[in-house]
Amino acid sequence: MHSGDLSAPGLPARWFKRENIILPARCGLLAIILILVFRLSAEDGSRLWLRYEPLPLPQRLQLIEAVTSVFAEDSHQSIRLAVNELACAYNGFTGQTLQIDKVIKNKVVILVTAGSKTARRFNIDKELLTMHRDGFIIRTMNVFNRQCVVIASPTQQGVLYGTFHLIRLIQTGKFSATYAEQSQPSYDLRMLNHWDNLDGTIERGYAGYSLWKWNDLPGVISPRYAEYARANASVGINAMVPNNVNANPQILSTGYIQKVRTLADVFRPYGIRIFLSINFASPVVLSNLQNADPLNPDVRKWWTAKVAEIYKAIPDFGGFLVKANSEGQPGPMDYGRTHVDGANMLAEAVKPYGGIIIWRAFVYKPASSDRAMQAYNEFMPYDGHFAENVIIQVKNGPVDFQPREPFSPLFGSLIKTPAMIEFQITQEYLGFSNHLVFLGSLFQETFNSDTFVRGPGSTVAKMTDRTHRPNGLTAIAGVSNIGEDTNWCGHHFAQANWYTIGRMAWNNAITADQAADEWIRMTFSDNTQFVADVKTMMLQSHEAVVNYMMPLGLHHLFAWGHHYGPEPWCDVPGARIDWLPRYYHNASENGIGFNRSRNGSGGVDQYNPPLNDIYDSPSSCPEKYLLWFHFLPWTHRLANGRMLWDELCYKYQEGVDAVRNYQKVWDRQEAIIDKERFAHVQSRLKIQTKDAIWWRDACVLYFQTYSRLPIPYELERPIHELDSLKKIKLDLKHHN
Ligand code: GCW
Repeated sequence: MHSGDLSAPGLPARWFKRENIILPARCGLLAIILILVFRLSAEDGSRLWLRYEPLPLPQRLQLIEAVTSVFAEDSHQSIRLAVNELACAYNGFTGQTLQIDKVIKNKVVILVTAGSKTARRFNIDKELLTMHRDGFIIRTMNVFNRQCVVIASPTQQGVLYGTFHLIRLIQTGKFSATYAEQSQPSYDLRMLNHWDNLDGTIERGYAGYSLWKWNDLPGVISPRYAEYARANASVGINAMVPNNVNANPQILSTGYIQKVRTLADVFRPYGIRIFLSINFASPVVLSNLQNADPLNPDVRKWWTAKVAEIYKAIPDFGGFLVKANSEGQPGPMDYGRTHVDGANMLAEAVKPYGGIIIWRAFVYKPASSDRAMQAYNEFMPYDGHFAENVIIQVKNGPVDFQPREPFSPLFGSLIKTPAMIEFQITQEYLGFSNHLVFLGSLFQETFNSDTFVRGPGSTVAKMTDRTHRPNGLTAIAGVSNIGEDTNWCGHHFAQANWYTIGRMAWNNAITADQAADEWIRMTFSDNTQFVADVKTMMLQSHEAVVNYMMPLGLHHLFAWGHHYGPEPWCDVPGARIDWLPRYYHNASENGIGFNRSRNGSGGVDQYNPPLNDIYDSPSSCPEKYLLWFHFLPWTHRLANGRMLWDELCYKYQEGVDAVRNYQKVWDRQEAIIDKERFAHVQSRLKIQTKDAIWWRDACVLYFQTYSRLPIPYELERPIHELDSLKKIKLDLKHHN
């Protein structure tokens, strides 16, 4: 059940909790009643990072000294939202009311859009003309003896982003009387992909049912739609896809288009555009066409008419996201056509409206010799053949959102066709919403990976952002971890991953450290010890999960179907072999790993020099990718002198130790934060610890049946029997 009130500006619940706030005497009785009401209301996480708690006294006084009012010439809906947001934050931070000025006074925040009188007055118009439409300037100025904080942007949305940024600066103690910043996004489209089904379930969703109440739409509008949009706008997310890439064709029916239109209307003032996942066979399913062949004139006509219908309802509709000829989805290849034929047909239909087609590269045929090589093999021949308004959506790694993968070689090879990164925020392969895993480190690792395609420094970040494509299409997507749970994401710390995908999509140079720091201060507390302890835990958490699940480049050791827990032994008669762990780990008496070197599948050569050579040799291959690229004997010596088997055992133990330590770290914070969220996280850490031990025991004991070597005697001993672990069959819903 959702009980938070995130969208309505007003007094934040916790405002009354701090003793050092002096309430005006006249409000005495009301205040006492409110205190009682709010004391009873739980800290349920529903307010995310937008809690607007009272600032510590010095910062509060500093803010009141610098700002007392807001002025906006423009009355566009997004600007009104910005004014409200600022007023709400100010009230929460200081306990005072932010005045709304009709003329510019002293100590004012001025919201400025390009082309306005105010922009000319402040001589800022020219500068705005050179900026990205979503970019903003925050600048403290003294004009005609008036102390001002200017937030200016070419667009109203940009002003809203700037406003949220100013609030963040204030809250994280970074705002000062001489502050000046110009900020522009790394990517044009910063999107969330929801894998939500029309029946309310979410594929790989671990935070309850879908937020989108399709049965109630368009008549009933849940307040959470605006709350969701507000949270996205606060981190710069400007696009979303509400439905699963395994798409139900009904989303394009006239009835659903009206529902989608209602969502689009709610999202628009927050600067969020809707895209839809489509089913390639829609013309057949919805209108009984004989086929969905992209070269069939009737099919092309059908799409043209459908697109016209959508744009009539939603003039700023973004376009389509397409999973075609992948995991059983229909696509152009069903008719002997290609990805190019399919994508370009759709691109032509949306082009007159400025729409785009996001075509996914997540393709792999059953029973191939190396699944990791397929997307590259299938897409590289088409580089340069796609229409201008097509962008290829590529998962961060070549297989499938594993705890750790090297970057997909497509980022270093698709040169003439824009490619965008798809990260998975929902923790399909990372312990669902039970495990604390901060993904900022994974994003950073991917962004910073050097593809070498244009020489050293051609990082994945630079190959996908506006660096090499200042006028082309740039985008990034995260598969959402949001559901109707009160705290939105299941685990309180999973909110940090939503926050961080937004912040890094805005600026891919933001570090995991910075994102975590901001998020902790805004979501929990700016207590120095708390920030330091919790940040360290968050920044180590990705490495920890890699260690207790699949260290040294191992991958896909997951339980069948639902992917929760270990099943390296898994065997399902008749199953696709590339859905089975054995395909990936290849453990035998001779060793373990996937040989993608030149004497194996040759996958290393999908990377540019010098990476191909570096990856090709076990002695130069980074150890974190060792068993991704190599099959090695158990006795293979690693850089630290240990043999592979021993190192594997050590890594599993390191993972367990890390999580055990999180429990200690977290318990120390008890006095600093609220009981509710403290207890929730504490209990999730217990699950994570048990799971980490389960993973270690399952993998080490199972691999030991091949290595036949002892677990190094100085390490903790397993507490499970392999046979009993093999019997565990969780009854969790899944799709494959
Ligand atoms: O990781 C796999 C998931 C599928 C998902 C697919 C995809 C939406 O197990 O559930 O389907 O990826 O990305 O299309």
